[in-house]
Formats: sequence, C-alpha cells, structure tokens
Amino acid sequence: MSEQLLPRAAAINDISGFGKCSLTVALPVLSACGVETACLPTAVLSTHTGGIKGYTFRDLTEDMRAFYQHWLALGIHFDALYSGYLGSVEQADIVAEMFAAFKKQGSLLLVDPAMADHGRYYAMLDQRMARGQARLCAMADVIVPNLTEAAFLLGEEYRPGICVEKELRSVCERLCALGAKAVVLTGVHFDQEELGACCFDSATGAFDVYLTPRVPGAYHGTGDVYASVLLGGLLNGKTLPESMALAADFVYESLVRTRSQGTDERFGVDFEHGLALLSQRMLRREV
Ligand code: PXL
Repeated sequence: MSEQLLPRAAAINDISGFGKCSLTVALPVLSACGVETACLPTAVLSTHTGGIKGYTFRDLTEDMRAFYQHWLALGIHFDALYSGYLGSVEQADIVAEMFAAFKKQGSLLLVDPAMADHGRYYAMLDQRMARGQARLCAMADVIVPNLTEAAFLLGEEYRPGICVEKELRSVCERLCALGAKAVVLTGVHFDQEELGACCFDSATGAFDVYLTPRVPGAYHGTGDVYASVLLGGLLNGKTLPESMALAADFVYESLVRTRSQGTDERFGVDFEHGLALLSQRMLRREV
C-alpha cells in the first residue's frame, strides 16, 4: 500500500438518507477536518427515526464482518475507528471484534453510543442496545454519550434537570470504571442560559467544562456533528479539552444559523456553512 498522507478514520454508523445525522454528517465534517474517512454502514434508512414516520430500514449486520475483514486483508491503516448508531444489538459483537483487530495497529477508538436522548431510547431500541454499546465503551479511548446515554450505560434512571459539577465528575468516573479511558459528556448545563459538555481523562484525573449560549429547540443530529468535530480535533493533534471546545463552538454556530432559517428541527442543522471555517480552525495552532 502507498504512503498515507492524511489521518484516516473509519466511521461505523448508519446512512439515514434524509435528515442530516450519522454518516451524512460524519463524512463531510471529517473531510473538512482533513481526515480521510472510510465508512462501514450499519443500516440504510430513508430518514432517521427521530419523529419522522414511515422510514425504510435495511439492517446491514450480515455484511459488516466481511466488510472490515476485507480492510484488514488489504492491510489498511486507520488512525481512528469511530462508531455510532448500530442497526442491531448483534452488531456490537462485530464492532468489538473489529476494535480488537485494529487496536493492534494503534487505532484510536472513539464511541458515540448513539441510542437515546431526552430520557428516552430512539425508536426500536431498548436496554439491550445499552448493554451492547456499554461493551464498546469499555474498549474505547474516548466515549461521547449525552446525559441520557450516560445514565442508560450505567444502568441508571435518567434524571432531568440542572447539572451539579460533583455529580458530573462522578458520572464520568463511573463510565471510566466500565473501561473507557476518557469521557466527553454532552448536554451539560448549570442554568437555562448555557449548554455544553464536560470531559474527564481517567489517566490524569483532569476534568474540564465548556459551555456556549443555549439556542432554543431540539435539533436533530447535533450529537453526530459534535462527535465528528471532536474526532477531527483529536486527529489534528488537539487535546481533548481543545477538541471539546471546537466541537461545541461548531454546533453552537450551526444552531444559530439554523434557528434564524426557521427550518424543521427534525431536518438537522446547517453545519455546511461552517465547514470552511472549521477547516481553518483545524489547521490553527491555538483553538
Ligand atoms: O442522530 C442519531 C441517530 C442516528 N441514526 C438514526 C437515528 C438517530 C436518532 O434518532 O434514528 C437512524
């Protein structure tokens, strides 16, 4: 194989044909970050399942093992594997095998356990998916759950409301006790004015928070935009807190643009107009 010029990632996620989430977000965002991104689709849908009725759903579980084994046989190097929405609980076993195989070549493992939000599982999912995603989180270098997913990964009830820093740190520590090396917890807020994330690195014990002004509404796909920028930052040599801030700013700016356009919240955010600036930010030394 010829020399690899760009950092290379493999995104393991679904293709929701319409609605700007999963791979239709991860691929353009990571490209803008200068990351070559292969993809292993977990399912193909006509739209995502968040509040849109009548979607098609093709589960690709049967293809996934052969897919990654072909890449292994070709000797392809990945700087990162990035998993998100799974099309079936069985896929967690396949992705765990894939993680183990590529971990040997030093790939960073980033898991976005995309399965729930606002205290509820996504359509068709239940605690079996939480157990599958928890297995992947246990192998990961970085996990990016929202507050609902964090509770479900820990087998706890989701408790809505204002966050307390001591409790956030405890959630992160307990997620790391499952095996993850570092956690970026999204949806964190200490009042109604701001929203953001906190990160915890189990190696150093460092805990950081980054907030932006809250934009009203519950727009779809922001978790995917967030996790993709976070990975882009890490693969461009940024630290975890720096990457967390880049991701939060990018999501916030996308939300502000989208809000002013007045589009349907289910149709995702205008991240496209932020990609050029994101490319520049990735190349800058300072965040
Ligand atoms: O953005 C998360 C997500 C990903 N993939 C599918 C989804 C959702 C959220 O609803 O339905 C198919």
